[in-house]
Amino acid sequence: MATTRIREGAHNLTDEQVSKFRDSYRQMQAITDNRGFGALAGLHGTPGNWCWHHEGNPEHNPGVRMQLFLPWHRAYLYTFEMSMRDRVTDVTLPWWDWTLRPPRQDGIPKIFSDRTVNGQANPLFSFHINLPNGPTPHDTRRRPGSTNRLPTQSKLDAIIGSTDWADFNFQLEDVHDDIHGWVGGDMGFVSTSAFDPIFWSHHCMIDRIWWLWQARNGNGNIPDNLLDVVLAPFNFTVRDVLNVNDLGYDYAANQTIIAIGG
Ligand SMILES: [Cu+2]
Repeated sequence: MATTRIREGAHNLTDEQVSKFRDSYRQMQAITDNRGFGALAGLHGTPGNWCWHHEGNPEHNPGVRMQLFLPWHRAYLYTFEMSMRDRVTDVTLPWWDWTLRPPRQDGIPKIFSDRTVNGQANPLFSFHINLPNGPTPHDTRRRPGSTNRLPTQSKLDAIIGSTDWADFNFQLEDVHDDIHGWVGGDMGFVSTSAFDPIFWSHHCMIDRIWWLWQARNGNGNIPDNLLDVVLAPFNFTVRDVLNVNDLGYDYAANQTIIAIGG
């Protein structure tokens, strides 16, 4: 088996890791076919509308209620990370830990908020949306709120402390929504959020929190009838994505912020 790739915190990357991360986005953003940033981002909202939020996917599954928020986004990040690695060997998707406060981090991490890097546009700051049937072409924008309105570590601890999978999922999805609103601009809309380069690291944090929860609770009481549901348009079932190691990745344990109980 190939070695496990390790996802790190965005606040904890070496300069070399930052430049690889940036380079992978720069290259993906220049690709206009299915492997490119625009096409992948367009699967989430406009024009693909495949994502699952709040038990629903109105475009492709009208009237169906299923809690696929966490597994669907895990399959989505996997697909995106594979595309990053097609461009830059050994790069992994880092998470944005929005619970960190100054001086460790002040809201949006600097690697995403710098407009330019070495005189070039920063591919982690904004993306120029321009794809067939996509949203009106524009550069993605943010309007972040004040740092003290971001969720705290203790709030996160309480969510991870819930032992019921459905309850955990609901609470985590609410916090996830709050972050979309806090970043504002394109991140505030399902239709455009995935075009903001920070979307992927926000969802990486959500995926990591699920992973932390799984370390305590196993797979929990996920309803059996969900396990064989295919996470379209990805070729994975819910069962396929329950164990991150099956997908070839893991989260850096030195950044585990929740003590894992015995
Ligand atoms: Cu989201």
